[in-house]
Amino acid sequence: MNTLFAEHAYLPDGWRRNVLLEWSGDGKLQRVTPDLPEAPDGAARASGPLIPGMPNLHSHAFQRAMAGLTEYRANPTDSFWSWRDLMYRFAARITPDDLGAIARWLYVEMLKAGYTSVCEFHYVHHAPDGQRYGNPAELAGRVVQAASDTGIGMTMLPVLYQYSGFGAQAPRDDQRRFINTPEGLLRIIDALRRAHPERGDVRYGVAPHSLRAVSRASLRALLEGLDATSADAPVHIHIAEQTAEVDACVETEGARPVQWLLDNFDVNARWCLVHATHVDANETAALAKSGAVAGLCLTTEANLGDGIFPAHAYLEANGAFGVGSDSHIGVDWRSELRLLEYGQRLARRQRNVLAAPHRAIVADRLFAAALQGGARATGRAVGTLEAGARADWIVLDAEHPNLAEQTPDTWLSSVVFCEHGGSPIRDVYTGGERVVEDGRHRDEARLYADYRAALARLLADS
Ligand code: NGQ
Ligand code: ZN
Repeated sequence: MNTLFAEHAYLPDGWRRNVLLEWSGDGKLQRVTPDLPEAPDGAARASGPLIPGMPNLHSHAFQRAMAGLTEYRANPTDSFWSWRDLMYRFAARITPDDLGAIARWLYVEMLKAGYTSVCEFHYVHHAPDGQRYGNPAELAGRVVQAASDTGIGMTMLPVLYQYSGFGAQAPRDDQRRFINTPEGLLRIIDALRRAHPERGDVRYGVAPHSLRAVSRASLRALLEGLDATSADAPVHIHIAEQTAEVDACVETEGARPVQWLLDNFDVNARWCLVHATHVDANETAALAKSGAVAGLCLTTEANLGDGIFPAHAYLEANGAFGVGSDSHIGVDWRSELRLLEYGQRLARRQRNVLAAPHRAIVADRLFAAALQGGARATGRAVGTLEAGARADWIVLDAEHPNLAEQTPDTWLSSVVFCEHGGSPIRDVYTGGERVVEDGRHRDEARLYADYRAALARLLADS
């Protein structure tokens, strides 16, 4: 058994003193014991306070390599849709090797930021001209391999993308790398399961891209196929990010997207509705009640001009949520939580909006909720320091200027809200292994060199 002793650790009931963590060789916590009189003989000591690692519930890995390259006006009415055109042009150039190098570097950045799990909403399946690779999981497999190379926990969600718009519109030419059928998607999952069997560090699910990209019949076929092998596997979908898609859904389907999904499918805790941005009061309450996780990607949603999710009403209704870095314009759960609260402050002209009667400290409430909802979205046992969960945690730097001389009750507030330079995250463990030490990933230099080489190729022929 492996052990680590921490003077302070954030357990399911909050900060506790003198905690001993014990975990097995397969990376699973076996026992978590607080209130020891002293460190047991021979136990290693954590260099600072411990908090659970955060799950990142939404990622398109390849988009990391274009972060910062679309911040100009490509169009007199620049919008989400013109960004998407640029993004498709970029997606068209990625080779399998590029994707591996980009994903490895991205996961280094995630781990350094304290994201210890990621859900990959993976939709680039085919060669640039739409030709099938010999292995249907050629590209998805590179992403799963990148997770295992870097140490981040992986939920791989191959994406079903069939149509370019509501009413089964034919796909566009620049979507041909993405296009698939439910059967094609199940073959990808089969191939992935053979090459990288599901274990504590990897899980498979599916992602119907959006209601504009699938039909009711194909979504049903996909879920039936998935349920035949894994009836509780996660299902993620982009649901209501842009008002144009809400309007198109009302026009063709007669209901708003979240309402339509709730009416037509058994939406429960295995579902993650990414960008549930545009919901009316009924949808907000019904979504909260369903047990599904709202996948909030605040920095990307701000960057793309999506809109503001009604977080106050949703949390009042006890809705589950988690955060994701999505397009990777930022890779930092602290910014996601900060922006979640700040959007509400700016819109409502109040402070500390997302506190609750039983949880007066906003950062603590949002952190605990994002751990729980994020973990649910991964379909893996993560996001908590207790027996049975994966041994994933962050060691904070208590000497950091944002934390020094404070007591534990304000640490998370400072971690989330203070933006002064330098991260207060010191070490990061996944599956009980220290993958980040003193702010550096164990393979950082090499993986950065690979990333630079891939970028050089990609940007040279742009
Ligand atoms: C995506 N991104 O799948 O990467 C999408 C754009 C689409 C966001 N929704 C593509 N942020 O929506 O068709
Ligand atoms: Zn997305």
